[in-house]
Amino acid sequence: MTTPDLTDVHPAWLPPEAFRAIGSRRTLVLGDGPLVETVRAEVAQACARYDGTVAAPGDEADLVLALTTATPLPPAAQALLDEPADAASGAATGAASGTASGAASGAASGAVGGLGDEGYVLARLGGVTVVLADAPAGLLYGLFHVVRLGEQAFGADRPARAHRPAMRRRMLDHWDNIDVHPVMGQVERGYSGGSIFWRDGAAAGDLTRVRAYARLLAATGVNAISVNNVNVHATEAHLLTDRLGDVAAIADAVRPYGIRVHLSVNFASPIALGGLATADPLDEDVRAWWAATTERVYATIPDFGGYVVKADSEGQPGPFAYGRTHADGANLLAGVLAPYGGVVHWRAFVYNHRQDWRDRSTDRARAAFDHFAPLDGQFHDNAIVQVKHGPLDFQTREPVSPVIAAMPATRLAVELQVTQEYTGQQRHVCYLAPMWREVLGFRPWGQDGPDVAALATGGQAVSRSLADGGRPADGGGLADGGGLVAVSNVGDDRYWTGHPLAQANLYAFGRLAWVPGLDPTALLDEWIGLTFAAGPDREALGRTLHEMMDGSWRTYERYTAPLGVGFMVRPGHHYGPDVDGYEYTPWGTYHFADRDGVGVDRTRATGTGYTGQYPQPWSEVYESLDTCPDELLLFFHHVPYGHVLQSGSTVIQHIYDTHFAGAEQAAQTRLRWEKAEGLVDPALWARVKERLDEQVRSAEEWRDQVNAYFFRKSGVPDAHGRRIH
Ligand code: GCW
Repeated sequence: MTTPDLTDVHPAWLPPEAFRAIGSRRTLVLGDGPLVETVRAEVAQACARYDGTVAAPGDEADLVLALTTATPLPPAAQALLDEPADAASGAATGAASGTASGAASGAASGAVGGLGDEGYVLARLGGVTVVLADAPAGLLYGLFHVVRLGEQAFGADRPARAHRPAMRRRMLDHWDNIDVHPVMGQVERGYSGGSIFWRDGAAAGDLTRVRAYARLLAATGVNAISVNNVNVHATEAHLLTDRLGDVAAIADAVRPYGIRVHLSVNFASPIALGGLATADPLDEDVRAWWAATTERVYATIPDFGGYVVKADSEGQPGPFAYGRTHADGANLLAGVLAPYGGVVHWRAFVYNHRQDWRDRSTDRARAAFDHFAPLDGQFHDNAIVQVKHGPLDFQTREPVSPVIAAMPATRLAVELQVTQEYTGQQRHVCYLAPMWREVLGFRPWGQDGPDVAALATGGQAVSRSLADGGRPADGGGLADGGGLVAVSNVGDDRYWTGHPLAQANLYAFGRLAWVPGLDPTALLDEWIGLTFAAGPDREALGRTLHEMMDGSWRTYERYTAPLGVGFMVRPGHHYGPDVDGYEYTPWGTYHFADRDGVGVDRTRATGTGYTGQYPQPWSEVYESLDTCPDELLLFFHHVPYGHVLQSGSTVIQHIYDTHFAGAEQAAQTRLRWEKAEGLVDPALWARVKERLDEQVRSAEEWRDQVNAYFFRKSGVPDAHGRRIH
C-alpha cells in the first residue's frame, strides 16, 4: 500500500515536512496486519524523502514501532515491556506539547495489555524512541503521535506513558448528497465545494482523495465516518441496497487508516426500497426486511459501523407515523445490527418545525428532552442516542443540552458541528475548539459531578447514584457512552475546508474526541506546527495565527446575535444578519424583541419551564436573573433594555459595545494577516485574505443591522455617541 499522493490538494496537517524527524532516522516497524502495513508504508515514504532507513529486525534503530506480540523485540522495546505496570502508567494524555492539559478518562494501565484496540505506550529510553501497542490501530495512532512531536520525539529520554482514546467512537458525519439537491446542493451546509464522495448523482470516483482524507482523520484520532446526509433523499436511500457497492468502495479506501464506515438510512426504506406497505417498527415483515438487508450489508462490508437515523425530524419519516416511540424505532435497527457488532446512531434532533409563532407556550428548546428523557432505559445497548450539544441548533452560543444529563441509562453521543453553518460558513475565521471545550467541560450537576466529556465517554467513569438525588458520581454503572460525533466541514475544495484556517476545527475535533481535556490554545499550536512545518519565520506566523484565531469564536459572537439569544441569521442559507428573519416563521426560533425588551423567558416561574429540565444547580442558576451568566441571559430571560448585566453594562449598551468591538476585531484580524504576507504559500495567503475581506464586510453588516435594529426598537442612544444608522 502506498500513501495517497495528491498534487493539487493542500496537505493540511500532514505535509511531507511533518515527517522529517522520522524520515531522516532509522525506524523499525514490528508486527503484522493491514494497519501495521500502513505504518510501514508511512515510514517508508518518509524515509524515501528524507534519506532515513526502514530498519530490519536486529538493526540499530532510533524509533521502534512494535506490537507487544511481536518477537523478538529489540532491547529498548523489551525493556519497556518489562517495566512494572505503574512505571508505565501516568495520565493518558494525547498531548504532544507539554502545555496541553487534561487526561483521558481512566488511568492508563501498565505497558503490557490493557491498552485496548487503539491505545499505545510511548517512551524514549537510552536514545531509542519506542511505541508499543497491543493492537495495530494503536501503532498507527502512536506513529501519528511521534509525527506530532517531531524532533521532540528524539530528544531527551521520556518516561513511558500510555495513551488511550477517551471516546471509543470518534465520528464525523457527512451531510453529503449523491444528487445535487435543488436547495441544499451537493453537500447540505457544505462550504468547501463539492463532496469528496459523490458528484452529480454518482460516486465521485476519486478514491485517492478519500484515502487522503482518511489519513488526515487518522492523524487526529477519528475512527468512524458516515458518508451521506442524515436527510436521506430518494437516490441516497439506495446506498443501503443496490448502491451498496459505492459504500463498500469508500470502506475499502478508509480501512487502512482504521476508519469504519456508517450509513445514514431512511426510516421508511422498507416502503421505498422493499415494497412493503408499512415501515412500522413493530411489524414482523418490516423487521425481516431490515434483518435481510443488514445481513447483505455485512456480507459486503464486514466491518460496517452501523446506521445513522434522523427520524420524525424536519420532514424525515419515523416511528411516530405508526404511533411508536423513538425507542421502538431505534431498537428495531439496533436489533438487526447487533449480531454483527454494529450500532445505530439515533438522532435526538426532534422538534415541531411547523410551530405557530403566535403560540408562546411551545418552546423548541424543550423538545429533545420532552421527547427523549422519558425513554431513558428503553434503548438497546447498541442504540446510541445522538444529541446536539445545545438544545436548539448549533448557534454561536447555547447552553449545553439538558438531554445529556437526563438519560443516565442510555448511551449518548454528543454531536458538534464542525461545518460552520451558524458560525461564519468558512468565510469567517472562527476557531471552535474553545466553544467545544466549554461544552465538554460543562458539569450538569455542578462542580462535584462529571462533565459532558465523561458522560459521552460513559461506562466506568461515571455512574448514577440514586441515593445521591439521582446525581452521577464516580464509580461505574452508567451505560457505556456513545462518544463524540461532529458534522464534517470537508469538501472537494483544494484546502479541504474552503477557508484554510477552518482546517484547525477539523483537526481539533478529532483531538478533543481522543483527549477532551486538551487546551484549545495548545491544540492550535499543534495544528500550526504540523500544517506550517516548513517555511520562513515559523514563530512570527505562529504568533499571528494565535492572535487571529484564539479568540475568534468570541469575536464572531460579539458582532452577531447577542447574549445567547440565537437565530438572527438569514432564513434558508443561514448566512449574514436578518434580525427578524425567523421571528414570524414556523421554525420555533424567536427572540421576542419589542420596544421594551428582548429575550426568551424560559423560566419555570413565568416562562416555558425549560430551566426545569436541568438538574441542580443549573436549574436554579439559569432560573434567576441574578445568577444567569451574561452570555446566556437572553436565552433564558426576557429583559428590558435597561437591565444591568453582571458586567455592569446595560443590555442595550452591551449590544452596541460588543457589535462595535466585534467588527473592529474582525478588521484587526485582517490587518494581522496582511502583515503575514510572505510567511505562507502565496496562494494560501490569498485565499485567506479573500475570506477576510468578506468577513470584515459581513461583520460591519452585522454590526450595523443589529445596532440599528435595537436602536430603533428601544430608542436608547449609544452612550458613546457612535454612528448608528
Ligand atoms: O442545522 C440544521 C440544518 C439542516 C440539518 C439539520 C439537522 C441535515 O439547518 O440543514 O439537516 O440541522 O441537523 O438535521
